[in-house]
This record gives sequence, C-alpha cells and structure tokens, in this order.
Amino acid sequence: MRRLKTRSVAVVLAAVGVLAAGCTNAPPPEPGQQPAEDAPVSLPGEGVPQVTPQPTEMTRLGDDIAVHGTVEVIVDPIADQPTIDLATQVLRMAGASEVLVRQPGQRSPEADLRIRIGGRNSPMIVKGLQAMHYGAPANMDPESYVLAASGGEDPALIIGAGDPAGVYYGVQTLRQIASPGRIAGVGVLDEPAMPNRGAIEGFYGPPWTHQERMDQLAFYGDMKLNTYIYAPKDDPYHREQWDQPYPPEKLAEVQELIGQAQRHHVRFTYALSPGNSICYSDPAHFQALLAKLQVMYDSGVRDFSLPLDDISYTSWNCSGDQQAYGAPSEEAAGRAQADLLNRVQHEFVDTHPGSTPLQFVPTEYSDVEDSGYKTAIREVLDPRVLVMWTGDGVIPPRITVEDARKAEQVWGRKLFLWDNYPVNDFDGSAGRLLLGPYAKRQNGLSEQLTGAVVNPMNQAAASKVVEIGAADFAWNDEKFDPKRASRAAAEYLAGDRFAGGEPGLTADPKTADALLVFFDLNHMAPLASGSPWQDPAPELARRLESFRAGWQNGTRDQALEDLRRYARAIADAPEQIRRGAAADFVADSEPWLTATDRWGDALLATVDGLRARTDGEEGAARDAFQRAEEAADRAGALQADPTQVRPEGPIMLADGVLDTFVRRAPSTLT
Ligand code: LTM
Repeated sequence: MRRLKTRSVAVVLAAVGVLAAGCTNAPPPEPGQQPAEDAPVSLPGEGVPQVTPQPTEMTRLGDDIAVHGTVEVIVDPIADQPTIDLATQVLRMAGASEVLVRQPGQRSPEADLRIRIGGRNSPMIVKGLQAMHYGAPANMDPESYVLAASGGEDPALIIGAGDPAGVYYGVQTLRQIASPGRIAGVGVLDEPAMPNRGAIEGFYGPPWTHQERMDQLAFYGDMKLNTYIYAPKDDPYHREQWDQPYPPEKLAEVQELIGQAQRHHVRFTYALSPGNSICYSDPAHFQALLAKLQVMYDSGVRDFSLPLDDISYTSWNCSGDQQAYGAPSEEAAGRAQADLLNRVQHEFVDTHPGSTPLQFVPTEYSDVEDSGYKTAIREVLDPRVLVMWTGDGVIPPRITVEDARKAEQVWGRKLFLWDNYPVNDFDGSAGRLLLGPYAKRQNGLSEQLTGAVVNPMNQAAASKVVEIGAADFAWNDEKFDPKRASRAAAEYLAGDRFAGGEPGLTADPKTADALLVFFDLNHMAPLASGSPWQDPAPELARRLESFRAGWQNGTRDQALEDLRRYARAIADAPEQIRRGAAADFVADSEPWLTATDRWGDALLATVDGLRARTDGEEGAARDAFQRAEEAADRAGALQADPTQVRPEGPIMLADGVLDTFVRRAPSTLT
C-alpha cells in the first residue's frame, strides 16, 4: 500500500476564516476490523460531501464556491482531453454558462471563476496551493492527487497530480463535490491503497455485450478503478479456440474497448486461456499464443494475463509434454506452466515497450496449502509475474489478512485477488441477483495484496452495486464501511446522467431509498454449496423479528402499523426503481423487480389478514391470507431467463425470510 506522507499536512484553516471540521462519525474500526453489521452508517466529516471511493484525507477548507457565469479552466498538458471534457461537463452541470479552456499564461480577465488543473509541480499549481495555504507533498505517486477548493471573495480551485491518471481522478472527485450552483470548499489529499483495482470478466455463461463493456469501462473511471481483465469463459477466442485469430468485426469491437479503457484510465488487460488444449513443449503453440498477444499489443494493449484455471493438470494434451516434463503430475504441470509463463514474460512482455508484468491464474487458485504444483511455480516462475488467487475457497466465506499472508508464503509472492463476488454463474447461485454489500474482506488486505479485482455477474449493470463497494475497499480499505458503500451505490444508480451516460451531480433520494430496500431483498450471497455467506434480507428479517415480538407482547397495533409501512416500501420499490434508476440496472433487475412486486403484494395481504384477525374478523382474514398465498405462488413461479443468465432456476428473493413469514403467518400468528 502506498501512503501519502502527509498526515501532518498543515492546512491553515484560520487563514481562510473557517473552523476545522469536526468529525461526526464514529472512530474508524481498528485495522483488520470492519464496523459491526448493525452499526450505523459512518458519515464523512461535518460539512464534507460524500465521495466514493473515500479519499485518504478530506477536510473543510473554506466556503463553498458559487458556480455561475464564465468559468475559466487553465490546464497544463498533463491533463488529457477526456479529463478536460469531464471538467467542462461538471462545471456546466454545476451552473457555468460558459467554460473557457486555456493553457497557462492565457488568462482572460472576464472569468467569474478560475480553475487550475495540472502537474503537482507546475508553477501554477505550486503558486495556487501556496496562496490557499494548502500543503501537499511535492512528489506524488501515480494516481494520487491534491484538490483544494475555497469560495468567498476570491474563489479558487486547484487540482494537481503527478500523472495524468491522478489529474483525472482529481476531476472525478470534483464531480462528486459539485452540486447545482456550488462546489464544496474542501481540501482533498488522495491516493489508492491498492495499485491494481477493478473487475475481471471471468464468469461462465453469456458474456457481457459490447455496449455493457463500454459502459463498464466508463463506470470504472468514475469509481477510480484502473483494471479490466477481459477473460469471458464463453468467448471461444479467449479459451476453446485460443489459437484462432479474432474475426475482423470482433477485433474491431475489442479495439473500441481498448480506446474506451484508455479514455477512462483503465488498463484493458487481455487474457488468453489456452490450458484446455495447449501443448507446452510445442513451438507452434507458443508462436500461436504470441501471435494472439501481438495483435492485442498492436491494438494498444499493454497488460496481459494467462489464466490457467479450471483445466485438468493431471494429463498432458500431447505426447511431447510427457517427453519434456515426464509423467503427468501436478508438480510437472507446475514446471510446464512456469516455463511457458517465463517465456512469455521474457520473449514477449520484456521485448514490448510499455508492457506491465504478466498476470497468471494458477490451476490451484483457491487455497493456502503448499503442494508440489505450488512449489514448482514458486521455484521456477519469474518473480515479476502477478499470480491471482480467489481467497481460501473458490467462493470464500471471508477473506482475511492472515489468509493472504499464508498464501504469500506458499506462492513466494504477494497475490492479486480474483474475488468471486458478486459472480452468479455457479449452481448454488441459481436464480440470484447478488446486491449485498462488499463485506467480509478484512481491512489491512491492501498491505498484503498486489491488487483486487471482482468477478461480476452476467448482469453487468446490476454488478455495479458490489463493484462500487469493491472500488471503495481497494482505494481505501482503512476507512471502508460496507453500509456506507451500499448507500453510495444506491445513490450512484439513482443519479441523474450527463448526455453520454456519465453520472450527473444529484441523486433522487426516493429512488436511492427504494434501491436500498431492493438491495436488502437481494442481500443473500451463496457459497458454492448454496448456503449463505451473507444472510438473506437482514433488514427485513430484523423488522419481522420486531413485529413478532410486538405481536406476542401485546403491542399489535403498533407492530402492524410498522410492518405495513415497510411492506408498502417493498411493494412500492419496483415502480420507484423503474422510474428513477439507471435504465440498464432496471433491465438487468426486471425479474427480481417483478418478484418484489409480487412478494410486496403478498406481504401487504398478510398484514391485512393479521389486521383483520386482530379486529376479530376471521372471514376477512382468511380472504386476505388467500390473496397473500396467491401472490406468493405467482412470485415463486418466476424463472430466470436462460438466454440471459447461467445457471437457470426460480427467481430467489429474500428466501427463508419473506416466503417463510408469508406462508407461516396465518397458522403461527394467532
Ligand atoms: O474462480 C476462478 C479462478 N475460476 C472460475 C470462474 O471462472 C468462475 O466464474 C467462478 C465462479 O463460478 N469459479 C471458478 O472457479
């Protein structure tokens, strides 16, 4: 983990006549801990807006800046065009009638507000920060940035960084501290905890569409995620036909993705998975592999991965390997794989300028026990090659610092986490949309990993809920709060949009609240066996528990009123979400929204039945319970669409909580 050496930065607040912001939130959890599940959502400091991922340091620096009239943006060459375009869009959305983009030295006198964006050590940024009495280290690591904003008589806004990605991230933060008419007067010093952060499209089943990938890449920029690994198991050119060239129209699409990734400061990582048929000792296979990588290099890719997961490693694909490595064994497979990887690292990566170290998914990727295979890899593989690991388990119930330490020992290097959440391609996840928080990943992991990518769902837009949590964690695991991240996800999905789909400045609170209800109903996350590592519907379960208590202890009117309110929130959530949330999220979620409609009706009818029973009207109660049962049956009959998802199965929603309550209430609540 990199850390800004600025904990003691002198922010001279008195100079701008502002009191230092007090912190209203609870003290951060100790390293290695996360807030308890029932802890309140942690809030940013007083007067400081919510930014996701959470910055390393953010303090109030001065009054908010009023945005109106002509805004001049002075940029030096470190800022690329997408960064300038984003800054321009943000300022327009915030209320600028005109945005003039200038180079240093080209000041125009008529500007109402002047913004400087550039290299940390460029004269305009150095002078600007001095004038604002805001300290920031002179040497900034890649992706780090400083932002200083202060309103009043002489408003100023400075964004400085050591590299183009840092400047882009500074402007992404500007997007989040801007609101209609204003920009918050804050100082931000920020850097990522993990150098590699993002997603691996590594699931089985229908791969994402081109449009979904384009959207994801833009979204990763919004969330300061810098890595997308292209590894869709069911793309034949990635795996089964790994040695075949892409047809021209497919290649053109991949090239468009590469361009989109560059515009959003995402490293498009091309993965090729030859393990089901490769003959390690065959020079023709090696050349075919290099040819495939070369096309990607020529198209702009600088990051490469060779996943060798989910293959048989106790048989060879050719007799040549038997001669070269002996009888098939795990240890022999380790040597053959390490030889292949070393050759790709030395003969391709090292000879192709700008390429980053090779990445690799081993065949043993999900445990921390030493083995002949791991020993071979540990002893033979070039130490620069990044090795991926899914935690202790393919779908681990938690990922701890201790697991990662043990894994480091057996692999002889720190690992790159392939996090199998929220992926829903395995039997235990049939019929589920995984919208729970990014949780049970221990803070402190940033010290122990080279990075983390999540393997998302077939449903790209719905995956953003967990991806936002993962982005928040990978950027700043020290301050990570799963609940805060879920709320940030709800607000992101309930946000307005710039033309072109980029997120706007405001979120609709009613839609965000409806989304949180919906997330709770889809909170359950299964292990491979299907049993949960995250509980089903914990908020609903808590409310039903308190209802049962009220029913038993004689406060039935109040209990019924409270439950009806939440049942109404469930029943109304789908329409609110359909109206207010991002259209692609709605499309992905439609079967689960329909299920929510029906379960909401079932719960409301159950409340009606219990109300009637309390009033002594047993006939009306029976009718209502009958309606509840019919709605529950209709909800239970919904099936996942096999053309959209793998595996298929009945739509699951708050199962074991909502269905149990509705079905048992008539006989147990008497
Ligand atoms: O996890 C890894 C390394 N490989 C596969 C993934 O492709 C798959 O998506 C997940 C979840 O089913 N499990 C795997 O084993």
